[in-house]
Amino acid sequence: MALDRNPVPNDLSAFWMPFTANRQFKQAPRMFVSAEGMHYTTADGRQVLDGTAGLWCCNAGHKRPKIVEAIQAQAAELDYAPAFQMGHPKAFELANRLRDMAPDPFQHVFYTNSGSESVETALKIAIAYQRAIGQGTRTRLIGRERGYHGVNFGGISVGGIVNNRKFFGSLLTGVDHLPATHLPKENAFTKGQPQHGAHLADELEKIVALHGPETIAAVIVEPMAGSTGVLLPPKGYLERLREITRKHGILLIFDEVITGFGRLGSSFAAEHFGVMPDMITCAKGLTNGVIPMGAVLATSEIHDAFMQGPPEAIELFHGYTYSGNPIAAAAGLATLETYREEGLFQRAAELAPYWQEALHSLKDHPHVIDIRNMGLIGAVELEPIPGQPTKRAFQAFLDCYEKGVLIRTTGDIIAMSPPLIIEKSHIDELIGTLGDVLKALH
Ligand code: PXG
Repeated sequence: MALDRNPVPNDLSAFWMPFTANRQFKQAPRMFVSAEGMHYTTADGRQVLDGTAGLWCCNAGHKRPKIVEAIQAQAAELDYAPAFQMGHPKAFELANRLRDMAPDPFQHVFYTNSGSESVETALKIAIAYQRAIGQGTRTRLIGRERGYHGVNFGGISVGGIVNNRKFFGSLLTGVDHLPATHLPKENAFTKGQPQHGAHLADELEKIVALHGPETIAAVIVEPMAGSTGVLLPPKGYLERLREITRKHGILLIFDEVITGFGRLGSSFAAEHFGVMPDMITCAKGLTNGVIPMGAVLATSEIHDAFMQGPPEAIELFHGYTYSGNPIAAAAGLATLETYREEGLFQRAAELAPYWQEALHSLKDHPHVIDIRNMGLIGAVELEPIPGQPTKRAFQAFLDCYEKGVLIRTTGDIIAMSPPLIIEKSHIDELIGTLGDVLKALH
């Protein structure tokens, strides 16, 4: 049936696919043609269990009725409204809902269309904020090694993933990096937050001493680094980063594109860890991945610093054609409603211990050198094949796909982040299949 509705073109050459080995893919394409709940259907009619919530974004699972209906209705009512100097009700309503669900300090919402744009927006707001409060020398930005903040120039500059940077020239100037929070010798196979490594935040003091605090606008980190292979914050680390940034008048930005919307069992990681940054970037789960939308959540302190001068003056020279797009806003409202009605954040928190034990049951499987987990996120790190990094994990991905399970890999790390509607039986199937695949891998 699916084949009839979605014929696969014979010619795949025109579409230059993102972050994909195009030539390899087009030799043996992997196509999804429909999805529902926890499953995708492939072009050849197979069911594939979604162990990754798409790309960490379909937190409520697929084809959720409220979201489908909201998008259909909105498209028929108001398809587009200009984003500058005009408004429409749903963008305001969604901002209110986001404010209500976010931790208290976050009272204002700036819309974007992706995680990458949220990051650029937050970095620009940080620098402009410092200027607005008379701290115009603060223009430096600090990121972290192995950090992923999307693929635009600001994001790859503060990011720390070598292949995402090295092909693209000189990037932003005035950027420095903290060390990654990964201490495999001390922390391998830790369940949940690792014990060792809070001291890594003290590296910020060295960077501050090197450049002078009066030159630094903001520090941006993922509270839990997802894309690079699930690196957790050691106990006390985020608290210390907060302390040091506050002491030196430096803004702290949490990039919550992955950790937002229930992934860790709470609305945002800021709430989960009890550490409040000055801005939160989000995207992905905001609309369940269905329509592109992102946002930056800012405190009143930041927002109000811009609300000066004559009231007819534009306060922030920044925004996108699709900021707060009506269909995206409708999708966002229906998504938040679905999360709330079904108690999905709570559900993630309740399932986390079962998830943890299932994942760690892979400890003695071949090639496994570390397992990391938090909320409904898990990573299994494999020993690379000597001289052929990434090959072993990618083979595991292909083998899992053949056996009807979708996982993600980055380097030789397998990352999983299922929709929060997952059942225990799905967890057993996901981990069981991965276990079988690992046992058969070379
Ligand atoms: N920040 C973080 C923390 C992210 O994880 C982005 C920004 C960029 O978002 P956009 O919407 O511009 O892609 C991300 C995106 C993976 C994977 O497999 C992760 C992301 C995207 C695609 C794949 O780990 N993260």
